[in-house]
Amino acid sequence: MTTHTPSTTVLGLGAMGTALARALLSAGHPVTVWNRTAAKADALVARGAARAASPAEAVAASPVVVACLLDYDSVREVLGTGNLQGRTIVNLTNGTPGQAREFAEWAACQGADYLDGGIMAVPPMIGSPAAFVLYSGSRTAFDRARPALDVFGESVYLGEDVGRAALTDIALLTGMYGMFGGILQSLALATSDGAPATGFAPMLTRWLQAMSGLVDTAAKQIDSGDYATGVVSNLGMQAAGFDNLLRTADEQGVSGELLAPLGRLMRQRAADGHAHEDVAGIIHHLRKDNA
Ligand code: FVH
Repeated sequence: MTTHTPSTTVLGLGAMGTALARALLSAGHPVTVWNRTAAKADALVARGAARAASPAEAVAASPVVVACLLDYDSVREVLGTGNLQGRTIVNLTNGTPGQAREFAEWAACQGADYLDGGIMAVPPMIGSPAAFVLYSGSRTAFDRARPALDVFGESVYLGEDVGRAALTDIALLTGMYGMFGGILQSLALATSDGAPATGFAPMLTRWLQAMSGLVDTAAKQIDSGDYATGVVSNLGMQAAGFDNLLRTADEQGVSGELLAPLGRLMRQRAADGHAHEDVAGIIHHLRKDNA
């Protein structure tokens, strides 16, 4: 008896869409591809993908359609030209939770089953154990698409709330960009006297790894609402020391613009009577309702 793997359509062959289509082909899945700039499909077609002449043709070719385009507007534009009735749409385009919810309603009106996703990988990681992809929305869509989705990396299903994957994705990216900002500020300072960045980099990596425990510590404090237990570096001390980050930047001719807002929040939280607590209490100044 032969088993038949259904075909998957990939819409969008930028860096990520190409990686997704390539991973499917490598895993033996039949793949149909479409991209606005048609030439980007050439290498995939040479490896066995079917080229669709239009988005409508691409949608018609497979029960599962994976979209990975620049933004939700482009996905709507592209999918709007096809007949989505009975299709499972998996949208791996970056967007907000609100956009995901709006898109799910639109897809339902078109008769499609909708799954929203967030890729936690860069293109070279796709298909490797390091990649994981967040999904939320229709459980039946997830189950139906899963044989294809599991090719991309670990599939993490977060439930029927279609906005949850985007919220989690954006929260993770927020952590990443905070880290990028810190790293670049640190490298700007460390090289401000002419020293090479490569000499300093191993120490920065070591220090950031040592400090990564803050994630779990802060999470426990935030869930319990108790920022005063187990404090090893109180906020009053940290706020005072933080001023030296800004002063040193100034002395060395480096901008303090990435740091200044955090310094303000630390001082405000300490002045509000929380100097003896941990830094995680600042979360109350980030929440607009101050909850
Ligand atoms: N690359 C990454 O590191 C990240 C990892 C996490 C997930 N993101 C998100 O994935 C989406 C696609 O990202 P990408 O890296 O593939 O982006 P590009 O290489 O810039 O390709 C963009 C594709 O979108 C097509 N496109 C743009 N506008 C339109 C439009 N109006 N109509 C049709 N297609 C459109 C573009 O087509 P073309 O320029 O080749 O003709 C590319 O296929 C993205 O949401 C990331 O945030 C990637």
